[in-house]
Amino acid sequence: MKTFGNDTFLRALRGEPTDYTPVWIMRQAGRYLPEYRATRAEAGSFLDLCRNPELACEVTLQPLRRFDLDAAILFSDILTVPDAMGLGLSLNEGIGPRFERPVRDAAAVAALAAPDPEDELGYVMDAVRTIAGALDGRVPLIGFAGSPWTLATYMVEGGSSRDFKRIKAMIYESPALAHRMLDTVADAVTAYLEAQVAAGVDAVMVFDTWGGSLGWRAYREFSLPYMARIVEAVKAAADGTVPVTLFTKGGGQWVEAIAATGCDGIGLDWTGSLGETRRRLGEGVTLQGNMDPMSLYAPPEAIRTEVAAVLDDFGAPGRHVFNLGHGILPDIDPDHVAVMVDAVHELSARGAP
Ligand code: 1CP
Repeated sequence: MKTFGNDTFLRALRGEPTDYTPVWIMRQAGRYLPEYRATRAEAGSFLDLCRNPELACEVTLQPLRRFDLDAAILFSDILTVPDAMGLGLSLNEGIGPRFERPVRDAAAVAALAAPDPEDELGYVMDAVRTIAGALDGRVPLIGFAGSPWTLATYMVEGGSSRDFKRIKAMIYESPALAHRMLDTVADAVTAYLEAQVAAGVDAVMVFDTWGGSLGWRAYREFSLPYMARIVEAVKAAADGTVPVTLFTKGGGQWVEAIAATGCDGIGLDWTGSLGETRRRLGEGVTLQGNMDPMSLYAPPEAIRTEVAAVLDDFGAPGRHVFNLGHGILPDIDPDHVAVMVDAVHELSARGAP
């Protein structure tokens, strides 16, 4: 079995005792870091950066040089998968992601096929191998993908959306068509994550960023079962050694159903109580979260107070991975991030009594 310099993050996901609460940050590589902006400029664009394994490795490691983080996350994007399915991704500053060929009818759904991850997405696997080599077991590497539902929102809407009108019209007007699309996307995501595991990621996270836009019945029909399929496949691919975390933003009210997928971790946004969620679920699953990303605008002393409040809400040491409830914002002061990371370690340290 692979050995790590610091395996606190994996221990927390497996439910093993840890010396302190591990921490990483959603979107820890990104625009709030000046060194990221410099490397992105060197690459040419965001997509060029994703497609360059050496530079993707460099930006993955940048936050680890600044902060005492307990995990690294692959630098890539969830939208590489629909791009590899032929939809034509572009990303423009201020506008966000756009697909040239959105999926709007039965013919477009029928034309979709799951890409070969070592071929069309070979640049991501090369990045995983490069990063895993550079990390050399210092901390675990998290691989990731978007959930089928969240990817489908971008594929049908053609980009970001405020109300998800087109994809929601599809699930209510033509549920069978929506299921055909989600089925193909789930096959694509499964193969993509299995390939990331084979290439060297140590844990997997599925981002269901827009699952919370669904009502409960629709979530249970159009998002959750496809994530359950992915959990089952990834765990089988690695003989259960690679933990899987599911993050449904806005999904705090559905945690029992999420836990029933057999996932190892549940990512929570900032809206609910970690302690209450823990009481509902027991100790069979790890909770990840859930400080409000906006709280990093606060001055350092208030950030420490907020960290203490999140740790206190979770309660006695247990299955907790500290994180923000969603991605860090591009105008956060990196010094404030250091305050948060150090406070998590210091305030959660299980010293001798
Ligand atoms: O200008 C730039 O540099 C591009 C900004 C950017 C970055 C830094 C985008 C475009 N993607 C990323 C990297 C990224 N995306 C990571 C990697 C690294 C890390 O965490 O350190 C990850 C895990 C993602 C995942 C991602 N992309 C999600 C799920 C997580 C979440 O934040 O909810 C989603 C929804 C996306 C889509 C996407 N890609 C980029 C943007 C601006 C968006 C959001 C668009 C929208 O709001 O609809």
